[in-house]
Amino acid sequence: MALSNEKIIELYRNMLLVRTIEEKHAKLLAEGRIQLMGHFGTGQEAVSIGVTGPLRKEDILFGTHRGVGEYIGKGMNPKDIWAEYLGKRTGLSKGKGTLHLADRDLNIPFVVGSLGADWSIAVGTALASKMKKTDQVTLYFVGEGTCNQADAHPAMNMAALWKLPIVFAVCTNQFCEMSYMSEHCPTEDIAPRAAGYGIPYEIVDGQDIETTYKATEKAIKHARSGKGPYCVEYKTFRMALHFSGDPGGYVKPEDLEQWAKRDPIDLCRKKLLEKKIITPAQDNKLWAEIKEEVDMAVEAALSDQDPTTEDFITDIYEQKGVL
Ligand SMILES: Cc1ncc(C[n+]2csc(CCOP(=O)(O)OP(=O)(O)O)c2C)c(N)n1
Repeated sequence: MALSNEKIIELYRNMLLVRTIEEKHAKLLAEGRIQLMGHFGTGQEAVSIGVTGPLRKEDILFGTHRGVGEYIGKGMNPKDIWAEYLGKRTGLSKGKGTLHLADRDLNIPFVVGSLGADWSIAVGTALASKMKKTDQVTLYFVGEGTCNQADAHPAMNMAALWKLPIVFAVCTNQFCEMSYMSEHCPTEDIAPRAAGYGIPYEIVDGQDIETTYKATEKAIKHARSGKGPYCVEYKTFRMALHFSGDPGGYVKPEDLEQWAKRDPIDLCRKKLLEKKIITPAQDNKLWAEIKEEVDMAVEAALSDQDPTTEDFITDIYEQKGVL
């Protein structure tokens, strides 16, 4: 069934929000107003928003280091993200996580620094959901580079053996840091590895939001119905460099040119305008509203209170008897 107009507008809005937040981040860095480096997910918005769009609030999300996409998609708002990014007391983790976003209310446990260390932890949350019969699904969102980490094997093996409610959502953006996929991986696709564990899989276009949403929706339905894990691989391209301080020079200009023609936001906007779901005036208004929302979120977060010296020793160990 096709997505409703309201749903497509909601997904489009979220993609715009993600792009605007990350552009703002880059601008603040360039202006010297902040020192927080960033890994931007420019060009990958239809993946991060499409994989999180069909999740329920109670579902558990393991996200990546790359930008804010999946966190916005799961329900975080720009003000909360910025307060955390800037290390403020009002942040989601009281400023102690910064780029490592987490939100208990949204069932986003953490973002690992040591990539791939969370494969088995995600399998653990899926096992807990199954044992507690909670109906929750765990979505493990991961870059193709991190699929080469050793923990991927026991995680997929046990998830399949125990028929756990988990979706392995692989974002293949063609790079692992400064290496093209062809330089670190012997195959073009990652998802067929799932077949080795008897896990069904699908490989889809990562630039079209309806495709990414529907493929994930199907995978989540499968996992929630007790049939066990499902793997989806989304083919996209990282239009940003690896991180904000990356000197670049290794990305082929012809690749950038080709993939820019299929920018996920442009594709979605074109569809919305062609089908007259929105007018150009409404589209301009939406962009302006989002820009204002992000600017206000950043300014509000910048003026929030910094942690105090005492805050450094709270929430680390249980307080009782420690101090
Ligand atoms: C165990 C470990 N090794 C290396 C790194 C350094 N590192 C940070 S991001 C990254 C690239 C990961 O590639 P991928 O999983 O494809 O995600 P992408 O950055 O492309 O979104 C690497 C190697 C790390 N954080 N942890």
